[in-house]
Amino acid sequence: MSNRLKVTPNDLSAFWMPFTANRQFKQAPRMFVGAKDMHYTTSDGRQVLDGTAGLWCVNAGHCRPKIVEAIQQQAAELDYAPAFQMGHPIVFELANRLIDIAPDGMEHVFFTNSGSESVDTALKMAIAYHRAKGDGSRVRLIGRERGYHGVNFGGISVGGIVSNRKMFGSLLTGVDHLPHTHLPEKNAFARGEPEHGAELANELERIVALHDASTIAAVIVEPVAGSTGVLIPPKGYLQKLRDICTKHGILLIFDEVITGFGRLGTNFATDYFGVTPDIITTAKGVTNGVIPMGAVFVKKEIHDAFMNGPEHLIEFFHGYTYSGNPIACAAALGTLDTYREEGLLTRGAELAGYWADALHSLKDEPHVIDIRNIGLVGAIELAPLPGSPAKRAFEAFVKSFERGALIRTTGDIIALSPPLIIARGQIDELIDLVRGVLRTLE
Ligand code: PXG
Ligand code: PLP
Repeated sequence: MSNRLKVTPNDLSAFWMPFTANRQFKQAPRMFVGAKDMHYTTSDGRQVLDGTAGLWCVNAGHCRPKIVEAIQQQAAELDYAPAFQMGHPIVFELANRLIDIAPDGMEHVFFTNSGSESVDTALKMAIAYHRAKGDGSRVRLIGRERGYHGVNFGGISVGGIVSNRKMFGSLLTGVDHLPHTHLPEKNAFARGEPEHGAELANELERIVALHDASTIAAVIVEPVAGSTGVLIPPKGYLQKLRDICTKHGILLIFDEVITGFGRLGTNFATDYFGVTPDIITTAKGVTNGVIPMGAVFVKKEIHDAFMNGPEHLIEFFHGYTYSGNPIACAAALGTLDTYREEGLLTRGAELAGYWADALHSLKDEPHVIDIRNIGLVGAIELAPLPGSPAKRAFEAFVKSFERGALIRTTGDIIALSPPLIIARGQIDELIDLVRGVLRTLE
């Protein structure tokens, strides 16, 4: 009886869910069955306002026609083409379209399937670049405390989230970390970039002095740390990091998996802050989250360092089966069209003031100890329930879902990052719903 079902069709146990309290979830599942524009539809038929753009990725809103059509057409025309030693036209078209909107100086794109893969790709590029230039002793990588760079071994090594690291052995060697820039005692309730903390970039000089610049390949940071609760760089901090990297011949990588594609009201955070790294990692918003895809942007100098040796030989021994997958490319082109037609990459700048006012109106609500905002991102930090860290915010998450809004929590921080199509009235709705929830929390 080989075809006998081993599980009942709706059994939830087979699927081991990522980053989820599996046992708790399966006792009281929260399911989405549909989505359109700013809303999800739940399995019990309710509309839920998307306060987080899915997982920070659905920047153009849900089930947008251009993207749906592009995927449908591509699936019927060319479903897959080998990524290695073969090409197909739209991956080249997409690369050009991306370079058009990428920060000045970024001239080449390498495709991946996720932010985690973009990060590991960028780290490998950095080390291999130095080696290609005859500087093979530059192998160390510098990340930052509270940094999130995905879940692959490279990313968790440079990342700074203890629970994402501690279960997984000794990770990459030769990695050091900058201190994080979260200084609530000085910067609480700052609007936009906080005043204090630029000097924390000088810690890079200390790290360089310890290891010697000649051993360091790259520094990787998120311009705004998203996952660990929207930590906004102090004024001047990123420029200082840039200056120290330049001084010592160290590559600077900005991980723009969240901040890319309009989240701050500019194409990229690089544009927002006016500080240009050597490599930019992206994912999420490149396809509106609809099909997995990531893209790594590099300066000409980095790309060109690999383009030597006999021309029939592979220059960079790296790539994925699905690098530049045609359907993902089609989704990305449909996404870029939608962003362009609706001006979405800069819409966050128009809404930023309204968004900031709405968020900061929660200042005097129960348990709120800090509020942070930049572009169309916000965080509301709550005092933890004594003895039960993260419980209060998780309760806010569940109650918000029940009342009709999707929010995201990390520890005791509520993070909000709605699709860039959000209307002002929906901002009010989201913030008022959160206000109501805060007033019910233990
Ligand atoms: N870098 C950064 C800066 C990210 O934010 C990744 C890399 C990894 O991307 P992938 O596509 O491999 O997941 C991310 C992803 C959250 C949350 O709620 C954040 C992410 C993913 C899922 C949840 O904070 N960031
Ligand atoms: N594992 C095996 C056995 C493979 O053959 C491959 C790719 O050919 C991979 C892993 C890597 O898969 P991907 O290219 O999708 O990252």
